Amino acid sequence: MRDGEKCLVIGSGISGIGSAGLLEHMGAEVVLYDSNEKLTEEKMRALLPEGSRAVCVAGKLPESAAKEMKTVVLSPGVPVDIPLVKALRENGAVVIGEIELGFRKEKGRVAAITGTNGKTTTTTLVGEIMKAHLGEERTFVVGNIGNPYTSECRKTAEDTVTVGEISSFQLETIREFHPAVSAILNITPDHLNRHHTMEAYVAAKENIAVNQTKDDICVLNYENEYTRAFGERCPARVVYFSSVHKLENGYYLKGDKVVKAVEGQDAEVLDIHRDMNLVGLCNVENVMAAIAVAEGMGVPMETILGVIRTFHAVEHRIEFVASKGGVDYYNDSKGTNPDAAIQGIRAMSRPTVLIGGGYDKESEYDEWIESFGTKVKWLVLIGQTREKIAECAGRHGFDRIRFADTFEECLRLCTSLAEEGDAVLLSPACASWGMFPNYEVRGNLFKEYVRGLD
Ligand code: UMA
Repeated sequence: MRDGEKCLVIGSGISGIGSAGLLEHMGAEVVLYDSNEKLTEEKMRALLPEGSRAVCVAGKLPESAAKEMKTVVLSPGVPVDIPLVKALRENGAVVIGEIELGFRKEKGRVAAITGTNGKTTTTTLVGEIMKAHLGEERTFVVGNIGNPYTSECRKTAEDTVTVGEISSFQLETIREFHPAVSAILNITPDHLNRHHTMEAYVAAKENIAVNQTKDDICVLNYENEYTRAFGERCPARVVYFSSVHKLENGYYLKGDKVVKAVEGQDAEVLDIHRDMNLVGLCNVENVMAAIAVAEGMGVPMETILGVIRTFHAVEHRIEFVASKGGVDYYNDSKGTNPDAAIQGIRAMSRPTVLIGGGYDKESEYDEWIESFGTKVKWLVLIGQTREKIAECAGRHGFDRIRFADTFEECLRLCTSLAEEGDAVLLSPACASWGMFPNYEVRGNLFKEYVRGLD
C-alpha cells in the first residue's frame, strides 16, 4: 500500500474499527463509512483510536468520495453484492475483507477453522492448546469469535501462531489468506439469505484452502457430504476425522475411544468419557478436529491431551446455567441454525421446553422439528420466524406450541410450562438479530433471568 493511498472501510463495528486503525498505521488516508443513518460522525469517531484522522461518514456515501477509493475493506456483515460495492469495483477499487487485510501484516503461522457449527468450540480449544504449547504471548485467537484479526495482526512475529475462527462472510473476500493448517468442520444450510445458494455458501467455506498447497494441511469431516467431497479436490494434504466410519488414515471414533489411524494401524488417543468434559457427538467431532489441527501445527499429543482434559464448554453453546425448582436450564443461544439446534436437543437427557425462533435466514425447519421426537414437550416461539416455524411444526404433527411477544414473556412462559425433572433449553435455530444485537446478549439475558429465579 502506498503512503496516502485512499482507503474506504465499510462498517463501523469491531471489524471496521480494527481495519481503520490498521490502515492508518499503514499510512493510508481512511474514510470510515457506515450505512446506518442513525449513526453520527461523532458517534463513529468516538470508536476510533485517539488521534485518528479518519473521515467518518454515516448514512449515504457521497459519489465523489466513492470515486477516489483505491482499496475498500468490507466488514463481514456487508454483503459483497450490494450496489455500493459493485459501483466501487467498477470504479477500479480493489475490494478485500477484514481477514485479508489482517493477513497482510501476519508474520507467523496461521491455523484457520471454519464450518457451519462447532467453529467457536474448536477454535477456542485449539487456541488453548497453542497457548499451552507456545505461551499466551505467542498465541492470538481472532476472527468470528469476536476479536478482529486487524486488531491483533501487528503483534505477530515469526514465532507466533494465530488461530482464526473464520466465517463464510469473511471467506468471501480473501485473496492471499493462507493458513498452514485449515479445517472445515461441517457444512449444512445456513446464511442462505446472504449467499443465496447452497453452492455459493459451500464455495465460500472451501475458500479457506484456496491458497494452500501440499505443504499445508486441511482437516475435513468425513461424515459431511460437502467436506468429504472437497477432500477429493482440496489443494492441501487432507486429514479426515470421522465419528461414524473406520478410517485408514486420520482420526475416528471407535466405541468410546478416539483413535489415530496411520495406514490402517490404530493408536488410541483418548476415551471420550474419561478424558472429555464436553457432551454430545458434535463435541467429539470438534475435539477430533482440534487434535488434527494442533498436531498439524506441531504440538505434541501429550500437550494436546492435557488441555482437552481440563477444557469445558464455551459460553452459549449447550451451556448448563442452573437447576431451579428441579428444572435444568441450558443456554444454547449459539444454536443459530437448525443443524446447531438439533445438536442442542440431542444433548438433552430430560423432557424439554424449547425456546425457538428469531431472525429469518431463509432456513428450512423440517429436520429440526423431526428431531424433537418425544423429548420436546413444548416449543415456545419468538421473533420474526415464529409463524413460519409453527406452520412447519404443524405439518409434522407437533402442536404443543406457544407464542411470546417479548423475550421476558417467553422466559416466564417456559418457567410455568416446565415441571420438576424437565429441562428448559434456549436453542432457537435462528439468529438473534431483530430482537437482540447478537446471540451473546440473548444468551446473557437468558442466564440473568434463570439466575434470578428463586
Ligand atoms: N453495515 C454497513 N453496511 C452494510 C451492512 C452493515 O455499513 O451493508 C454496518 C452496520 O451498520 C454496522 C456494521 O456494519 O454498524 C457492523 O459490521 P459487522 O456486521 O461486520 O459486525 P462487526 O461488529 O464488525 O462483527 C463482525 C462479525 N459480524 C458478522 O459477521 C455479522 C462478528 O461475527 C465477528 O465476531 C467480528 O466481525 C470480528 O471478526 C458475529 C456473527 O454473528 C459473531 N457472525 C456470523 C455467525 O457466526 O453466524 C457469521
